[in-house]
Amino acid sequence: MTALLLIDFQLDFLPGGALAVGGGDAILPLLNDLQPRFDLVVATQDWHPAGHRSFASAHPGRALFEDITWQGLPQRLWPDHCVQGSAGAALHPGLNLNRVEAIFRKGTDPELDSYSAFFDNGHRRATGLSAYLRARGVSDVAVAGLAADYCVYFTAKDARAEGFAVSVVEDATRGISPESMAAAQADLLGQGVRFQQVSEWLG
Ligand code: VGL
Ligand code: ZN
Repeated sequence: MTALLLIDFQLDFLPGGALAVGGGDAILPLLNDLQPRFDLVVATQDWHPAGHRSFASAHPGRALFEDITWQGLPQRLWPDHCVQGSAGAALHPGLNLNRVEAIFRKGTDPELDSYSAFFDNGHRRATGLSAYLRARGVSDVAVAGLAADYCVYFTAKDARAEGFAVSVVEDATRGISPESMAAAQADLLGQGVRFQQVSEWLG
């Protein structure tokens, strides 16, 4: 059984949004075209309470994109984004949800960030995605969406560590910075994650 994970295709991560990933909107048709090629499709949403501790605004005196330590973990300070129920937290209205059987939300703990769709950044609490996929008989997971160097990266890494065969659909992702994308790819390749192109799935 194969599953496609559509990561954080939300308005705040798209051009015009609070934490826009350059060119992120270009992958919309790819995310839709990929879906029929998988047995199961799951989407995720970054879903922060207002005042979340990953927001620079929650740390007076700190700058946007500053790196701090919070709760013993490295934390980059982001602009306010994907606040629960806000317009920016919505999935792109063009994303086909007909075959999306579940939407997993993450980043809901006000004190803790969660890049991965499987665990918060401290690996303290599971979202339940791993158990859900296993219960559905999934062996192979493909990851696409935003952002390649954050939520796609950490989701692929955890999926592999959870024992799934994992591929990142490279051209169906976009990242925040070329340096962190290269580092993410090198790490994932070392863990046995494959990088594939959409054409390999559509062919
Ligand atoms: C993300 C930064 C902060 C992501 C989420 O979806 O990649 N990045 N929150
Ligand atoms: Zn976030």
